Amino acid sequence: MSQSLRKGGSSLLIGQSYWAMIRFMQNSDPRFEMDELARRIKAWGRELGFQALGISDTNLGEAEEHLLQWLADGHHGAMDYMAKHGVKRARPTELLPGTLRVISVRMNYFPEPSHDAEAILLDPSRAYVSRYALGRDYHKVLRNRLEKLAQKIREVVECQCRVFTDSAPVLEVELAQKGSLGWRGKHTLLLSREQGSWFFLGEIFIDLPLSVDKAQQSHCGTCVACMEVCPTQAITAPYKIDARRCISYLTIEHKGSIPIELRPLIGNRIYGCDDCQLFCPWNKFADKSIEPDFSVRNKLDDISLIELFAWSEDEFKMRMVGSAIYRIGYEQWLRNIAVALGNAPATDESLMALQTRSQHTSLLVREHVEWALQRKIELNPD
Ligand code: B12
Ligand code: SF4
Ligand code: SF4
Repeated sequence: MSQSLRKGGSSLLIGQSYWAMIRFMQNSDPRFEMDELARRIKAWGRELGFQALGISDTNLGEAEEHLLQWLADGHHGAMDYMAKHGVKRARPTELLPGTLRVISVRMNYFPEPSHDAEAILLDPSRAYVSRYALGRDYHKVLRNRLEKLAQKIREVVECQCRVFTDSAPVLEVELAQKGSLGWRGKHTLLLSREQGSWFFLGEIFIDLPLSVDKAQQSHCGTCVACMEVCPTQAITAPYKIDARRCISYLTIEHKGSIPIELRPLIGNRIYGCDDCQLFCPWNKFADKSIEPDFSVRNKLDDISLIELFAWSEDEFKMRMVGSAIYRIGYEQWLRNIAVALGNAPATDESLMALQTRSQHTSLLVREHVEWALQRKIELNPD
């Protein structure tokens, strides 16, 4: 049962309880309704496990120009999907015609408990896996929750809405920044005073004129810690990343041979990289995630390179199913670990581990193993 409510000339169907609440408030001003609906959506989102929600309009201003410059500079490397959609990425209304607002959400992922990240980075015999990939693939987790939220909205109001999380040409950080979820750090990620930057983003595009939130101001000040600690100097200027140098790109997105000059800089990072976040002062205050889906699986927060390198393809698939790591495939997985083993001190065990893969059927794997063995000889001539 529902009643009809006028909004901006169109007729909306509002669920009875919601309608009763609106009537109770005795206010027929459409702006009030959109304020109230926005407030409710945020409350539902928090109940569904999002730490914060914010609402913005669809005008992304200068972001389009910056995106085009980044592409023209070739900083996307081989991520063709970044170039493919052109300006659509900066124009939400072209992606979903009729969109008036974007509801952005953030969800914390740094798993609690997990082994000390800096200690792992300092131990070259251990594997460093990005904190976001220690548990279940976030795409599914966020998508399911966003769908539930969209469903709740549809139950109280007739509208068109669609959910996204890293799944379509959307400038997620830009939209979340506009929607007050934080500010863009010099490392290009979104961060907030309360939560630092250890969170994922997702959004719902909607054709209702919900009340918008006010963007936060930046609190980076004169800090440049992220730029200084980046192992490969991938942050070429504040707010600018040359993805081709970023370890996250090299270990996840890049399919072929890793440029030789960058291999030693990768250290023991076998999947993604967190350095620009680990050393950001705002992350000292960040809340950890108690989301069961993001809790550590397969001891990936503290495991030796040699143990991971010994996994067979079947074991890799069996253990990584449901994880974001599954998508890079076994060949790329071995490639990444070979580089990390090349950067580790030459022990008998690490040499033996590398030798077991020196005749691997994949040329990519063999080439990285050869490099790793050669590097050990160079570093330890005796
Ligand atoms: C492509 C991509 C990557 C690429 C490129 C990164 C990048 N900065 O573009 C690579 C593979 C390197 C990458 C790595 C990572 N990513 Co990523 N990535 C994306 C993706 C799919 C698109 C980002 C994008 O649009 N890039 C285009 C370029 C142009 O954007 P940009 O560099 O941010 O530049 C903008 C501004 O800096 C500004 N700008 C540019 N030049 C200038 C110049 C001046 C003077 C000024 C003022 C501004 C300015 O305008 C640009 C357009 O808005 C998003 C998801 C999405 N759909 O948005 C996730 C996303 C950004 N990634 C995410 C994560 C978690 C990561 C990693 C932490 C993963 C890891 N641990 O390894 C790293 C972090 C690396 C880093 N410091 O960025 C999260 C970030 C969450 C957050 N808190 O912000 C996102 C939002 C995914 C998600 N749904 O949660 N990623
Ligand atoms: S993820 Fe790592 S390599 Fe990429 S910008 Fe941050 S610190 Fe640099
Ligand atoms: S490390 Fe400093 S400059 Fe970089 S995002 Fe954090 S506060 Fe901003």
